[in-house]
Amino acid sequence: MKKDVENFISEIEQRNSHEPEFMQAVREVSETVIPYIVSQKIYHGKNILMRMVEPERVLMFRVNWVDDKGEIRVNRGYRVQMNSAIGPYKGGLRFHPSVNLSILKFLAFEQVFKNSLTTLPMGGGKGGSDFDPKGKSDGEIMRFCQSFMTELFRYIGPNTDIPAGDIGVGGREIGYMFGQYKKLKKEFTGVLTGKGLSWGGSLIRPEATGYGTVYFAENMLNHVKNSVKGKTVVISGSGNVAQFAAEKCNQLSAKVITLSDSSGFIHDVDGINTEKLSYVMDLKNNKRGRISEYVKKFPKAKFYKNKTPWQVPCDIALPCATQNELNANDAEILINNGCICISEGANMPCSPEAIFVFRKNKILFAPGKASNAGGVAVSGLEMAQNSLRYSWTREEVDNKLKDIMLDIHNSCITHGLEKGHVNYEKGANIAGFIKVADAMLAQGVV
Ligand code: NDP
Ligand code: 2IT
Repeated sequence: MKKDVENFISEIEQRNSHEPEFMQAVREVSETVIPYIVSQKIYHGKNILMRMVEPERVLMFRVNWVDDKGEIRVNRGYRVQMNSAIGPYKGGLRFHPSVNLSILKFLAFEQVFKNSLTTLPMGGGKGGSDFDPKGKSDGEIMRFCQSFMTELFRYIGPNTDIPAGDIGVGGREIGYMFGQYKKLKKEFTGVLTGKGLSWGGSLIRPEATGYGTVYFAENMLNHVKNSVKGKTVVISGSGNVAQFAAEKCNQLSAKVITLSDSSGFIHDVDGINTEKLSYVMDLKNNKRGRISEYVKKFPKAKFYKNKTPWQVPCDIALPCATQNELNANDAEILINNGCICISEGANMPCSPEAIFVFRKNKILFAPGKASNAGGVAVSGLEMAQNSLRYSWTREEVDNKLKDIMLDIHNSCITHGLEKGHVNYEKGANIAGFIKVADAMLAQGVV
């Protein structure tokens, strides 16, 4: 079996050797899905995984824009349309200087499995730009978003490809891109999700990824007769996902003691309660400040420059910033300090070596494609509401989100149970694979 996996990986590597993040995601899926394919006759001779690792289409384009000084700037825009077997391409847009094809292909590949797990009819895609939103004025952000959409609009649509937010893309950017799409197409449609409430957005979409990550942790803990209540939680990031993961932890009577950004982390032993969290939300979302400013407002807390929060003792860890932000050494430290549960809010935040440490110690570990699927799931519900020309209440959407997270948890158990222990990674990969692979088989070689 190991040989099957290695042969497959080496073939993919020849074509994608310069794409380390993409290869990391492919390897992680292959290690659990290839043994499953070997055990199931219907997939034999269909080259199904080989077809799934090749994007259906990759779009790359120039994005010109004019900065506040009148200078012409050039960035690169992308959309990776990975798989449309079970629905139109769906996935976020990332604006960050690190963005490249490897990162977007890894995210698009993960998205295919994640979207399949949500039970909703969505294919997988991802896009973005190497544009750095940090330090840009509102006018610069608007002009960039308009220019980006001036090219992207040709390739997307409410039944073709429906982008949303990700790192560096939130409500403000979705607004500017939606406005430009509407102007170019003369159509008011649900072409993007994460829209404002008064123009087609869904209640709970901003909260959904963070809330879902905590609901998934609660599901894992409930399964072993435990719960989030009363636990100490370490969170990385301080953006959309981190903020609402912290809010849900507070609502479930857990104590959040860290948040971070790319310059370091803050540690507040007393807990980041509702009042402190609303300060963080204002700081990050309106003032666009840095997390280090927290300690000026709350001097009992400490800021650790250029450090990640994993050495702080906790019961639950929620990595909610970016890929490969938690390594094997961090994983050992977390376990030695008594951590019992890791639920990934970000995409691929734990390195393969860290996941190996969690698995070896039989700790509760949820991969992002399962635990952060709440965001895209509520995006799917936003699309459903747009089609209905109707909106559901906060409670209705939140209840659907809870049901979806529980469904995903149950799918992980169905396909990941190993001698009384749940391998959530294996469960998520296989459950996500089956739906997409079966649709591909039914639709022929296209
Ligand atoms: P935001 O842009 O709102 O926040 C990102 C946070 O992560 C910021 O605190 C940022 O710090 C930090 N961060 C980003 N890059 C790095 C880096 N290289 N090193 C350290 N810290 C970093 O993005 P989101 O909260 O939306 O996204 C966070 C993660 O969650 C990503 O992995 C994303 O793919 C994933 N995700 C998001 C979903 C969504 O609905 N938004 C859905 C599912 C997953 P700084 O400001 O210093 O850059
Ligand atoms: O990684 C993700 O799932 C997202 N950034 C959300 C995608 C979406 O379409 O809502």
